[in-house]
Amino acid sequence: MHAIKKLLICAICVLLYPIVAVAQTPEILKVDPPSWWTRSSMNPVRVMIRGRNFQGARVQLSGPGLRVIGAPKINDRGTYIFVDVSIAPNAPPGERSITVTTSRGSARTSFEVLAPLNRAGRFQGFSPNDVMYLIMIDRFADGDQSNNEPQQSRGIYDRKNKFYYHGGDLQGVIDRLPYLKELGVTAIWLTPWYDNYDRLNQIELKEDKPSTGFHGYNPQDFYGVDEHFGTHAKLRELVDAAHRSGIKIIQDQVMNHTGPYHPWVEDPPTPTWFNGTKERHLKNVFQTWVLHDPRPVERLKNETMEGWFLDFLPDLNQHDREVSRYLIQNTLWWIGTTGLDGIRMDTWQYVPNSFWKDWTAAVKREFPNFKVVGEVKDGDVVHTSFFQGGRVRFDGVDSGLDTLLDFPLFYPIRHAFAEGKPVDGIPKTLARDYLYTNSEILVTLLGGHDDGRFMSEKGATIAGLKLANAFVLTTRGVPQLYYGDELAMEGGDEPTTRGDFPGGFPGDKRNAFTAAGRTKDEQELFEYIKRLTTLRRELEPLRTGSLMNLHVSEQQYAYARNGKSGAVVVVINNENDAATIEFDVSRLTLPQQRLNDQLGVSRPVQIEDDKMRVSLPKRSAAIFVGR
Ligand SMILES: [Ca+2]
Ligand SMILES: [Ca+2]
Ligand SMILES: [Ca+2]
Repeated sequence: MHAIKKLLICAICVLLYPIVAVAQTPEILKVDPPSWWTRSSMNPVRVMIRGRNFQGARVQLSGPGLRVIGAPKINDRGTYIFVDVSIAPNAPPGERSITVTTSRGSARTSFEVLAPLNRAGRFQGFSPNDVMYLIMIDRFADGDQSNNEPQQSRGIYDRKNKFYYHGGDLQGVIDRLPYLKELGVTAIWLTPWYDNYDRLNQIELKEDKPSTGFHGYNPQDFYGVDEHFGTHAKLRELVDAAHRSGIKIIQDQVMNHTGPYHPWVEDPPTPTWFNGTKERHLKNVFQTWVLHDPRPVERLKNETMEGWFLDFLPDLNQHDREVSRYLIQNTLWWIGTTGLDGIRMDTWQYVPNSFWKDWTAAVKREFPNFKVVGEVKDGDVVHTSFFQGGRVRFDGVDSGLDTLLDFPLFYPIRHAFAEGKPVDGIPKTLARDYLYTNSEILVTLLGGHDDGRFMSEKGATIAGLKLANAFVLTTRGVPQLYYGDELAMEGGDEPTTRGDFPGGFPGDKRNAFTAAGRTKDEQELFEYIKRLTTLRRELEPLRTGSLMNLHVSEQQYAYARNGKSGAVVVVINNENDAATIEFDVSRLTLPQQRLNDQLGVSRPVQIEDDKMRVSLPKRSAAIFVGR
């Protein structure tokens, strides 16, 4: 008894000793950013140091080429220091140290000076010359089983649980680059790789049970790569390997909110870092229409812009200058340290345009060819087009946003080709293109990770999925495919739409990354999409030609892409019966009078009296060109 008591007292002494003895000594927990490169357009760089006992601290930098500019700003609790660090253009790359000193002691950490990455083949942007492919990292391919149960986050990996991590990672994407190349992909959009919380999410219950951050949208560290996916070095390896294969990398970023377990939630770096606090904040009411209303009800607008997503995702206040600076530098850092090519920005519309203006300007200043696609999930062109940059609206701000995911076109694509409803909903939507500053670069899609898969829509067939692909890969814009849709994968609402790619995981019964592992239907669909991406690559008009409607009826749609090298004519019959249509082509530049269908569905067509007469079997598409 006595021995146990003694042991207990000793244990308490050991536990308390460091707290009692060093409670007042400064301690550094994190430095953001951890590195920066010379000759950056962002110089000085604003460094945020998180830690303890910083009251009255001085900041010193050691090593050549670094200088502190001005006085550091320290918060009242002594847990954050903001300091401007100037980097000389000729500063040699390498580790430096940052020392924080108070009257009670000092703490030291490292900061790395980098050489700027060679620009050749990096920071490329994207265009209609690309075919984009969306991968949910956790669900595509497990290339490294050693990171499935990392020390720091045990118990959240379980392939049988659709809300847990399944093991997919960056190595898995590297391993499957040849597959993507074969399909004709030229750009990969990866769901966020930020470090998400290392534990079960007890705040957001899914089907009454805790979930995880496998999807990546709940960051706990904006500068970290999640330990399930790999490391920063592995990410660089992926970007370089993709570039060698002629494939670009697009990062999915989040600037609207943090994850619920971000350390900032309990200890915000400034009093106005978030819109509200965990205890007291607005809830997002999603009255998004007020965002493009010149006369909005202020309360509805505030609740939509500043309310916490789903009531638990802390909403960042981009009006706070430190927040704005932090987020802008964070974006530049990912691009500048990895060489990636584009960004897909999550929840674009819930972040003020005044911030986006500064953010896009900073991105373009450093990386002029870079492109950004924003997520504004809405089916109304009046609404989505409001957010595209290139002009000033009533709010007096040009956001600078290059392009948007084309959700207004996504819904009619689903209605027509999955549900078999009239195909004329598509040209009716395209007719609103004039509302955009530039519709040619909109990112078109027939599937994504936030919606049920095409094949899980009521009425969906492989024939319909082929038509949807034929349309997306031949209309204006930058086509975006969703992993597994090329195999007609099924999956209803999120997260079942985020199923595991067959063959990507240890123990999978078959490997659909190879022809031998695909069913007859899957192989046929895969080859069909591959044929379409090949045609898009070969035929310049399909990428850059102007879109011209030739014929619209309830279930038939014909259009041309009129390019520098002549015209390509696409005819779609969405009816469950064969159909024959005739239309005028006198406005097109067609070097040949005899056109051949590149998809092998229609007989060759002879143009007579400036007219094309096309007969197509039920639910089929043809691509005519004079070759
Ligand atoms: Ca893994
Ligand atoms: Ca993590
Ligand atoms: Ca917001």
